[in-house]
This record gives sequence, C-alpha cells and structure tokens, in this order.
Amino acid sequence: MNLYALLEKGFPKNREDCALETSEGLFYKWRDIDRAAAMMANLLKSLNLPSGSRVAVQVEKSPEALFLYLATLRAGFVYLPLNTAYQESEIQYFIENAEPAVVVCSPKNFSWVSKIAFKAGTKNVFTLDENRTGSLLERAAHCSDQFNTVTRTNDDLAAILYTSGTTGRSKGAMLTHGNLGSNALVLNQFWCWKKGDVLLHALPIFHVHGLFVAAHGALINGSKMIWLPRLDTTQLIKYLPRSTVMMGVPTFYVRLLMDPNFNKAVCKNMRLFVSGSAPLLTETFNNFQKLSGHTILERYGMSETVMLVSNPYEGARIGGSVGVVLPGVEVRVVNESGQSCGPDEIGGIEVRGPNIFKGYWRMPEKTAEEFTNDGWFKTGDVGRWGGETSAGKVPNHYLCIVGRNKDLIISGGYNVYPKEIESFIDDMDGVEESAVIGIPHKDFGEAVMALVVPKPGIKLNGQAMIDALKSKIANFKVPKRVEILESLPRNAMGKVQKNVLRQLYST
Ligand code: MLC
Ligand code: AMP
Repeated sequence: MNLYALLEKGFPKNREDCALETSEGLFYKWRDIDRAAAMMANLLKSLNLPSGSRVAVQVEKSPEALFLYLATLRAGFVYLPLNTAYQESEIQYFIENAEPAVVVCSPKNFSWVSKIAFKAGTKNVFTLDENRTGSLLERAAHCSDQFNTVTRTNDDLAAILYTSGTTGRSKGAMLTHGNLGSNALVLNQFWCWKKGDVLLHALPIFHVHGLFVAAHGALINGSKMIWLPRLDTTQLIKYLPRSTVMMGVPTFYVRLLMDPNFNKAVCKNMRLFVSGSAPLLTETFNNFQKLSGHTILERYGMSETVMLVSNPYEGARIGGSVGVVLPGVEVRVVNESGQSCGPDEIGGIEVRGPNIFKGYWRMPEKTAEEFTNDGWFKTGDVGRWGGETSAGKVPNHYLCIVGRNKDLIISGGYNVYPKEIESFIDDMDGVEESAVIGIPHKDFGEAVMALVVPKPGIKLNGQAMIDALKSKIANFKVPKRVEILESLPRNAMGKVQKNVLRQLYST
C-alpha cells in the first residue's frame, strides 16, 4: 500500500480540524495538507518522470517541505532528503550518485545547486523557501487540488536516506513503503498514541527521527503538530504546556535541563518524552525525571532500519537501556563466531524484520557485506541483553548499547565518520596526516576533534584549519578542536591507536 494512503487513513474525519500550527502563528487544517500534497503531486506528475524517479530536497524546515514529502509519496516517486548543512562538495556527491529527476533547493542556494544538478542530468530544479515562496509553490499553484494517490506495493521504494560510510562516501539506504508503514503502525500501538495528542516537533525533517518517527507518528494518528523550525528551548517551553508528546535527540533534554524556566508546570499536559539517535546519559535521564516528573522513553534505531527497540510506554523505562524489541522486529546479539550471546555478554547487534531496508542504492556489494548469509542486518552497534547500569540490574529482555564497532562519532544526533573528515584534512596544504576522534561534549554528547601532523618544516594553525573546513563541509562535521602533534601513536601493525588518543583527550 502507498505509505501516504496508510497515513491518510489516520487523518481525522473532520478535515477542518487543525493539523499543524507554526511558531509564526500559522494554522493548517487537515484539508490544507491534503490539498497542498495533491497540488504538488500533480506538478510532479505533469513532469512525466520515469517510474522510480528520485526527488532530492535540500530546503529549510517548513510545513510546505513536509507537504512536498507527502506529495512525492502520493505521486509514487522516491523522496531523498538532504541535510541543510551540506555544502557544495557534499551535495555534488549526492546528486551525482542518486541522479534525481527533480531537485528542490532553497532560493539562496539555487545558483550553485542548479549548476550541479543540471550538470548531473537533472532536468527539473525548483526552489522552496521557509516563508512559502519559491518556484515549486508558484508552479503547484496552477495544479488541481485533487489527486488519486498512486498505487504502490510494500516493496516499492519510498525514500533514500544517505548515511555516512565507514570507508568511502555516503551510502543511500533504500526504504520501501512497507518498511516505513509497518514501523509507523507498530510505534502507534507501542507508544499508545491517543486521540487528542499534540506533538511538539522541533527536529529537522531530513532524517529518520524527525520525518519517519515524529511526523509519521502524528500523521498516522491524526494528531496535531506544533511545528518549530529548530531547537530553541524558549520556544519549547512556550509550547510544551499545550503539547502531549515530544521527541528529541539527547541534546534537547540537556538544554531543557539548563533552562531556568523549565519545570513540572510546563510539562503538565505532557504524557510522553522520547529520546533517541544517540546515547542518553543516565545523568540526563535521572535529572529530567527529578525536574519534570517525567521518565524519558529511550528508543533505538537507524536510517537503515527505522525503529528497532524501545523502552515500554507502560512498564519500566530503564536509564542506560534502549528497552525491549518492538513487535514484529527480531534482534540478536552475536559474538565473533556468530553465536547468540547470553545475558550480560557483549556482542554485535543484528536485526531482521519488515522494517529493514532494501539495500544501499547502487551498491549491491556493500549491501551484501552488511547482511549475514541468513538475512540479518549487521547494525555495527555493540550491545548486550541485561547486565548492570548505574541504575542497577537490567532485566535480560532489555537491550543496552555499549558501543559501536564502526568508527562513528554521533554529535548532537548527527553522524560523523572520521574517515571523511580525515580525508578533507589530509588534502589541506602542509598536512602530513590526521586522526579524527570523538571526545565527550556536555551539549552534543560527543564532539569531533582532529589530531593533525604537519609536513616537515611546516607550522600549522588549528583555528585556521577549523575556519577553512567550515567552508568545505557541513558545520556539524567541523572539528570543535584541532591539536597539532609531531606524530600519531601507532601499534605494532602501524595502525593509529585512536583509543590512546581518545583516552588522552577525553577530559
Ligand atoms: C549544530 N552544530 C553542531 C551540531 N548542530 N555541531 C556539532 N553537532 C551538532 N549536532 C554547530 C553549529 O553549526 C554551530 O557552529 C555550533 O555547532 C553551535 O550550534 P547551535 O546553534 O548550538 O546548534 P543548534 O542549531 O542548536 O543545533 C543543535 C541541535 C541540532 C542538536 C539541535 O544539531 C539538531 O537538531 N540535531 C538533531 C539531529 C537529528 O535529528 N538526528 C536524527 C538522525 S536519525 P558554529 O561554528 O556556527 O558556532 C538517527 C536514527 C535514529 O540517528 O535513531 O533516530
Ligand atoms: P543514523 O545512521 O543516523 O540513522 O544513526 C543510527 C545510529 O545512531 C545507530 O546505529 C546507533 O549507533 C545510534 N543510535 C540511535 N539511537 C540510539 C540510542 N538510543 N542509543 C545509542 N545509540 C543510538
């Protein structure tokens, strides 16, 4: 079934009800969503695109950006969201790799994005601004507001999400209508979405968390969303009293705790705070419980799988554990010989289920590598069933994430692969070699740090390197700290000892 049709089944009978309220004081009804998605779907249809065409979108968060996503589903094309922080070289890679038939960008980026897109063979480049202007809406305004949602099977592609690669460039995770629909239905039940729920939405909508977990959650339940362009704790505190559900990365909770205006009264109508995308510190979990009276529900998932494991809505939510396996999903923790680990034994996390992606876009070999012979997807995360956390004994059917066997940094919920940053640094003048590591950061959980060795006789300036990187890569990937070293520590095999560096710079 087309995912849009599934979501639409949850829309309230009365399409005059408010579906979306913005911090600018705009109100959108369910009927407005339906009409806007129909007009944009008609525009896409009028372009006579081949089946399976990708619609790549790099725009600021706005209600219209959400409607564009829904229109793409409705018209049966494949949505490809791109982080607004991505810069030229990053966008060039995604467009060349995905070969989208349509690119939608912010008007301010049109000149360089369109150049890249036209060069890569894209025929249609539209603009969309956060203030409801741009050529996409101008063109859609001439289209009919009636559209028969295109039939799609569960196996048809709905979206491609690029996730950074451990070795090379990013890989496009192909998610189907069935992957996303099954997960939306499971979460609707598991988190006990109710009539009258209001979702406070402040996450970006170019990732799984903001788009597929949060927005789908509200849409499939016919629940109103309060739509904030970004995380701003003053705005959260303003709207929390009128909300019942909020989802955020751990930084959301760290920042709320630091705000003197955050208290129990602000949360009086809330029933659920969800955290995910990065580890939630037990300290944040406990302090939030004390200050707000609410127990954060932590869950675990990834771009390739959507949601896998969650603390229960009813039942114990345990700090330091990501909870129990979601209905319909299978999770196993395996040791190096591929055998299932017993309780308290650490191993690689592997998963199976209707929510697991179809594979990486045009990378059959990479896809094959990431699946076991018996069809389990290797997450690259390391965990254990049960065991002890600082909160005490964890039941054996609860999963704890203890680390990653992929060289990945998660900063404020965004993934950064050290190899990518190292290659940018190594290309800079005067650099002999570099090592990029994650160091603890009180706001972002982890922060990117670079250790750089200059070429003989060259003096490098760390701050100048940071400034230069800012114009090349997305800001969240730019190291917060650069240290210049004479050499990098290496083991007997000549491999850089990142664990030694992490220990050295972790305080
Ligand atoms: C912004 N900066 C970051 C950053 N976000 N640096 C490191 N990590 C981040 N996440 C940069 C800014 O550009 C700025 O740089 C400086 O850090 C301070 O910025 P800020 O104004 O404090 O940041 P802010 O705009 O408030 O953004 C922080 C944030 C945001 C945490 C709210 O990053 C965010 O919304 N993260 C959510 C990511 C997310 O949705 N992840 C889900 C992935 S899906 P300078 O140099 O200009 O000072 C997934 C699967 C799953 O993982 O399980 O959900
Ligand atoms: P992404 O590739 O952006 O989808 O990020 C997915 C990764 O985020 C997972 O593989 C985990 O490493 C991490 N992750 C998501 N949720 C959690 C969580 N609750 N605790 C720890 N790590 C998490």
